[in-house]
Amino acid sequence: MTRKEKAIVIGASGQIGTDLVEKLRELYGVDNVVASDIKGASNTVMNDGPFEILDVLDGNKLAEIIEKHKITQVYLLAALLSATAEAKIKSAWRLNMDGLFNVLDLAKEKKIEKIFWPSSIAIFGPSTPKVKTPQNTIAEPSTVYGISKLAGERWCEYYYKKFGVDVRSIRYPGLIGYKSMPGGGTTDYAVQIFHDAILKGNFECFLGKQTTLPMMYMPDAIKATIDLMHAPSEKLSARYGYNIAGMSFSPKEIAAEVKKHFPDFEISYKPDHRQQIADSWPHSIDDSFARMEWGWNAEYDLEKMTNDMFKHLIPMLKNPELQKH
Ligand code: AKB
Repeated sequence: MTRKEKAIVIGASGQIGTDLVEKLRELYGVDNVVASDIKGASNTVMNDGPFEILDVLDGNKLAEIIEKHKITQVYLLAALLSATAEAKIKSAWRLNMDGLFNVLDLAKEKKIEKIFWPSSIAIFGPSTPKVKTPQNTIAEPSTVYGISKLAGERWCEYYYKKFGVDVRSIRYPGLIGYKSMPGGGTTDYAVQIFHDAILKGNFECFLGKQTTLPMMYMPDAIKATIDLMHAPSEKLSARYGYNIAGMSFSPKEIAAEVKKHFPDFEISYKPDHRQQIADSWPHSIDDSFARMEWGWNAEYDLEKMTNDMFKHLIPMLKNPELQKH
């Protein structure tokens, strides 16, 4: 992003938004990054720079804000995640699709220059090869969220090919960070486990112990997002979404890692409706295409992530004063 450019993060109060706004402001200057959400966000996101209340389904208000702040780049993070989407089928479809159309159309009308829209490993389904899932393979999602993300991918590709819209996308795995809590996802347990280990010494997991899923530490996810947005346009052939991989683990494996820090920690398993969603997703991801096209490379494995999570979370949770996020 050059200095004349200005970005807006839509869905800034969410798990990715909280981290992304902070990083973008650090890189481009506080005044050049507008945060927005349908509701308020964390103290840092709302008070350290420009903030707008926005429902992305309100196309007129979105266009007004884009015009008002002379926005050139949109990071569209507002979405309902996998578990919530199963309970709210129509609102998930509306938010995940119409929100995307509102932003794609602004780019088609040349009111913005570049879009980041997150896809997910949820575009894959039970018939997808589960191990080292390739970039291009069978994608028959069996969840509302997955269907909306796969449709979104196709629309991104369509707007790129038909109208030249510069849209970029990543198929995020489950994301783990300490600055905010995820909400409504199937991979959320992998954040909660850290909080419960510190505060309670035990954790009841809503997935079975052997459920291996692709995951990533938030700093890697943010790096991937920024690297992709910086990559020269002509290098990017997959406008629908890139596979990226960080690590893969099961609840049993992350619990063993947590136990290295809290030897008395105990985990129990009570799989619920989210088990079926998890069972439909890949175990691990082949990200060689992203590596080849824009030099993607993850830094964190399970051990390194766990060390870093506890390093930050223990002081934050033991001393709520530090929870300025
Ligand atoms: C979810 O669990 O719904 C998300 C995802 C994998 O996209 N974290």
